[in-house]
Amino acid sequence: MIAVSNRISRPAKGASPGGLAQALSEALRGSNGMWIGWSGDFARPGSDLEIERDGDITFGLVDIAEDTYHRYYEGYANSVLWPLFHSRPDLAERTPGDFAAYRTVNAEFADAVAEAAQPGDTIWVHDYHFLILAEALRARGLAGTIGLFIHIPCPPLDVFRRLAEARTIVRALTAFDTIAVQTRRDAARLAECMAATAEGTIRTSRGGLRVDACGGSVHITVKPIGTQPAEIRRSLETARPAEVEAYLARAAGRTKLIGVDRLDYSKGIPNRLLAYERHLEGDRSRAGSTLFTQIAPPSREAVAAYAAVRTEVERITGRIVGAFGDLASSPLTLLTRPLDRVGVAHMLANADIAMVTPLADGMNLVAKEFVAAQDPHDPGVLVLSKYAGAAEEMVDALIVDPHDLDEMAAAITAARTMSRGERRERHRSLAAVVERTRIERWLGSCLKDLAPS
Ligand code: ADQ
Repeated sequence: MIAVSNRISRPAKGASPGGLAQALSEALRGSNGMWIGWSGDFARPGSDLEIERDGDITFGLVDIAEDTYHRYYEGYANSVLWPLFHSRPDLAERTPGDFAAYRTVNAEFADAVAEAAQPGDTIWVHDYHFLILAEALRARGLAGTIGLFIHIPCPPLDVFRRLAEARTIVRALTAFDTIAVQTRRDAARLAECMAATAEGTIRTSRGGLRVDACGGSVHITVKPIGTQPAEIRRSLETARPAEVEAYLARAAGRTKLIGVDRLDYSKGIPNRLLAYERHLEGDRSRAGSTLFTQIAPPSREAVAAYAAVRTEVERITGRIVGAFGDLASSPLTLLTRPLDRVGVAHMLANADIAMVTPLADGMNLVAKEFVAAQDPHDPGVLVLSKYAGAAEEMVDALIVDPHDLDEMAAAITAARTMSRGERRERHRSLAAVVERTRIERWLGSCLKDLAPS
């Protein structure tokens, strides 16, 4: 099998905070596959696919010319597709030539895959960076199974229609044999977008949907991604980093709330801070009995909407700290740098309440990591947005609408006062979801779909 994704996570180069990278490296570890992705370098003239062995994974590294990379990555992928797929067409920013660069990168990756592939190899493509890759692979004569996993949510048809390249993309999507998405809602939306755009038809098939359009037939399935609960528990057996120890000393006796996200407008960080502010306004003494820690390393900073959300988060944080902090302490900490995985696991394990409140999210692995990290005998409470893919299964979280600040503030109060019996009962149900969808199972189920029938 050859897996393809924009970013790859090479152990020798240090960990990456992206959910996709973590999932894929687990997926390929120990298997005989190759993982093809961007090398992190800009192309030297005439550079070819570079093969590198790192640990037990073989990597195929693709260089891309600098200008092309920026137009494809910050441009089409993250200024057009990402906002649209997260139902924020108002944030989409088109620059002439961006789609041409996206096409170029897909073609260069297709060349790399064609160079590495043996006849009959299965190609497993990841995410919105490569929506048109299968068409380019077919044009290069690859006849094996080609699957796509879309990690992000799919937009409703009225949003998808605003994409100038909607027809071109749908035609290219029909060159995949199978497309997996995170939720039933996304499967229904994708099928509708494809069928409506290309005048195709939708039918149910083998537990999923099948779209017949443009002379092709694509099987759409639902494969909710998960985490590695056993690895998280192992992390918790290692010593707490000194920084986490110092935090715990400072937080002693307080209700600890936590948010862990890339600093992305889709994650709803401003709304959750505003809800916390409202919770504090309800009773000022709460400022002394709670500590909210938001860990949010900036990402995609070259994109204007990301710089804007960072400014907004810093502004709201400043206001809360100024209004509710005193010389001795503050009810809110903002950390704009990543923590390593062990640090994150310990922070999640020690939190009483996790605020996972995206405005749109394919799945959201932090929701599952929090549940996996908690002590089942005295667990904390997950406050979860109904717009996270995770909410489709994790129904026993406190489900909130992140646009409704009063509802979120009330959820914080409910979480703080919830009986231990109720917390245990909810946790039992959530932990069962985390086990059922753990990464090895997700992988097995995805691979079964990709196997030639
Ligand atoms: P992301 O948008 O990156 O992933 P998410 O699912 O939350 O979102 O995964 C992030 C991962 O990075 C988690 O494992 C988390 O622990 C880690 N992480 C996040 N913030 C961190 C921080 N501040 N420091 C250290 N680690 C941090 C995309 C989609 C999601 C989908 C995943 C997987 O947007 O919807 O769930 O892919 O399919």
